[in-house]
Amino acid sequence: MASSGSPSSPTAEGKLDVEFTVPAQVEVAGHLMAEFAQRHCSAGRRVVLVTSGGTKVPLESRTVRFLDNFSSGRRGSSSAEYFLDSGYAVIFLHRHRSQYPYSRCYAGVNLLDALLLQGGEGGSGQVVADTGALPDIAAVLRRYQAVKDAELLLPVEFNTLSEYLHLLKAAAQALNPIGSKAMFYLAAAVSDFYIPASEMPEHKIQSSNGPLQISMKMVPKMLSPLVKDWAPRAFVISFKLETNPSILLERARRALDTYRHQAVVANVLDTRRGFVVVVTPHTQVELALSEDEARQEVEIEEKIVANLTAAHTAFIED
Ligand code: 9Z3
Repeated sequence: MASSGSPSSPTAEGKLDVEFTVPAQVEVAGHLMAEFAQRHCSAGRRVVLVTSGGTKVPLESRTVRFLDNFSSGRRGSSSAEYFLDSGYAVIFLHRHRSQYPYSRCYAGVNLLDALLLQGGEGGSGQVVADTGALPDIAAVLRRYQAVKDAELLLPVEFNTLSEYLHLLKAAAQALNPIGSKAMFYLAAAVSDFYIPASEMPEHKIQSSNGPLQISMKMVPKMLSPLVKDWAPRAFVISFKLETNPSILLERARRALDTYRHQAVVANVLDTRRGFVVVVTPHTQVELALSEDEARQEVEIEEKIVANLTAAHTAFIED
């Protein structure tokens, strides 16, 4: 497996520009994000970039197959709602078709099972929601529409790793002018490995060639240029995921030492819905759901966002 330079190496940004083609939507998204950040900051609001969902890594340039990961986007989408409840404007950089704020509550519902047809015949009649199939729909819809009317949520979509990396850079540059009022909440599960365009076969890999062996390169660590160059005054939170709890906190501390950002939210795959640790250079706070809270469907993201918005206030005042 090929290796990259040191994680803090200034080549991360260079590698991004050389090895990942700039996707078409980046320029337009960059303008939209910059305008959004400026407008909300002028109105006295803080702005958070929430990243959410997993990245897709193509194995062929005319892609038939790709590597993906487990992330559902639930952490990012529910956190976005709590940030909105806390008065933030939210740029939601998410994987296409992963969970989305508010509509996530009904992600598993078949639309046609949730609607009722009353009166009429053929193509006519009145369509009404079956509130049994869509619990709390009136409250959720009211909140969603209020957020939409006030233009507090800017959705930006990615599919591939390359799209994610370029959009993250564009978002960082868009948020840089608002300084410490910007927060980065990097909950997306980003691939660590990729195949450079120059080494990728153009056409579908043929199974007639026998078993497949692939060699992948290390993805450049974007946290380094983000913290040092793209948005150096922002409040930056990364997430650290492990499957082995015994190495989790050491890895989280190592990330903080390497990138010198403000906090790491550390979580383990199997327990991520009920337990996380917020690690900062001088503190370590465990956030957990009690059995009662879990029964009442309290979400751990409510606690994560409360912890981080308070830390962001202190950071701005400093
Ligand atoms: C996370 O750790 C998120 O909490 C999850 C949320 C992806 C686990 P879901 O989307 O899951 O609700 O299903 N995100 C960061 C994962 C990650 O890849 N972190 C990298 C690492 O651990 C650092 S950027 O090395």
